[in-house]
Amino acid sequence: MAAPPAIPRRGLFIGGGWREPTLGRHIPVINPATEATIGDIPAATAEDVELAVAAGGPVLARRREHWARASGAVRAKYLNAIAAKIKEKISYLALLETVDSGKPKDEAVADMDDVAACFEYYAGLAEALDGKQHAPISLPMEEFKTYVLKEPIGVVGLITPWNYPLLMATWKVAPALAAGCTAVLKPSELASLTCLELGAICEEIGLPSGVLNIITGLGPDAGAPIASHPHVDKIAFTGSTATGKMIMTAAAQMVKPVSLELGGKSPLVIFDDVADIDKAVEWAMFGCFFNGGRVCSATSRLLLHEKIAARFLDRLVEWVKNIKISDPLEEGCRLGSVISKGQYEKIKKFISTARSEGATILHGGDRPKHLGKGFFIEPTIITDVSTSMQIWREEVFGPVICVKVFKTESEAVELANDTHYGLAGGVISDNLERCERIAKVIHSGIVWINCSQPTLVQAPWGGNKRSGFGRELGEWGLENYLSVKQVTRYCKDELY
Ligand code: TXE
Repeated sequence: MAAPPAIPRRGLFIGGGWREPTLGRHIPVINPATEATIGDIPAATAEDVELAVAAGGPVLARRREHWARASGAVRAKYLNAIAAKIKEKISYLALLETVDSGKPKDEAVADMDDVAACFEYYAGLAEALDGKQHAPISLPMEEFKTYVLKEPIGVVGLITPWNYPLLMATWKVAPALAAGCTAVLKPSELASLTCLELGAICEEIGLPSGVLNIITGLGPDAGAPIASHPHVDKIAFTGSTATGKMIMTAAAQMVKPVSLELGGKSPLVIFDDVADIDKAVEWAMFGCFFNGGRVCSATSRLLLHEKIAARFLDRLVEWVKNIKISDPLEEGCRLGSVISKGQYEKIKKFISTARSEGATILHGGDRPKHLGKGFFIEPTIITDVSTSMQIWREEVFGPVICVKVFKTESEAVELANDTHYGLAGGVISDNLERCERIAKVIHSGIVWINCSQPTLVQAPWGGNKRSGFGRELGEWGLENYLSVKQVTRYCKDELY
């Protein structure tokens, strides 16, 4: 078992330095796998948000301007330096993420790899942006010349969740900085340690002060003042649909743009023509139990063709029994704890409601008997589900999959789309024509064919319906932080 990492005590990262929260409050950090208090984080309030947004007043406003006007190549240098530091500290950061969030250490290492790759990717796009800064538009008349400037939106507020604490922050910080924006990041109070380390990394590599500010604290105290701040020019949020609505309402008061990546209840449809059932079982497992199911795109509604349903479920149960559930610092752990006592109770309630509504708990449903302390829940498979049940309709954000059986392709599509969410969906079939057909009619921002969950930094990520709007990653992620300006010159007089 890996030794737990030392937990540094950090302040708020504002204007390039560390400061104690104005009201002197802190929030305990609890390792959810042991229930032990392992440190604390600052609890910022509106006063601190004010400081972070202003970051010292006119002097830093000028510096901010400096960052916006720096060439993309210069900004890329800093982003690459952050990536290099992440790689240098990868083991430490992964252990920190593990004890803060309860996710298996190997998964945390993979997350940190993705963090470094994301900073490098946006360094590349920052450089490429230099060549796109002056894009002429062809017009049918001679007397006007028009071109387009892409400019950073300004100061952006980035509010992020606890499922991939540093990675979700990076999906926003890297493109925002690449675009030339300055940012105030507010990670989840349930897992902020690695985001605070990002502050330390910015300090080490000499990121100009005030470019990235990191405020930790509770949502209503530290997140809400960012969303409603008149000098925050855009909000990017990942989290629950309920909080997303509040953020959108606050932003609407100032007609502030928002991008929202909210919850999901994504389907994975498996047809009877699949020759390799075990491969499909593996994708279904990965799709719902990876990262303990706390994935916004988790394919948590499994739709099985009636001809393979019984065989598929037998195999799924066999595989699930082999998942190693343990302290996430242990070698070979595949399922750690959930994030908090609150989330543990919420998941247990989902399971008991499913039972009382008439569903069958085919496997799991409890805390694992071999573990004493910690907020652990067995991987849980729920069958005999009807479309009116809570377990079919609402996001659990834990290791719980619900299963329905279908007879025809059209029934499968209807069930897949029977949700208010629209983040992702998957289809597994050996008939590729069918897969492509279904990809077109699933109402979601992402569709996977013969797989579930691959996440590619180059490809757009985001949802429809109550899963939000706006796209992260790829070039779309950069566009989130750019504003397009038309410049038109009357030049008829110049012709003579
Ligand atoms: O989310 P919140 P919670 C879903 C998932 C989970 C549920 C609740 O179903 O069980 O949401 O999780 C900040 N103004 N997802 O309570 O509250 C908060 O401090 C401004 C899906 O943790 O949405 C944190 O930084 N900010 C999801 C962030 O919002 C506020 C990921 C997310 O917290 C705020 C996480 C306010 N009034 C949860 N209130 C996904 N899509 O990946 C809270 N926050």
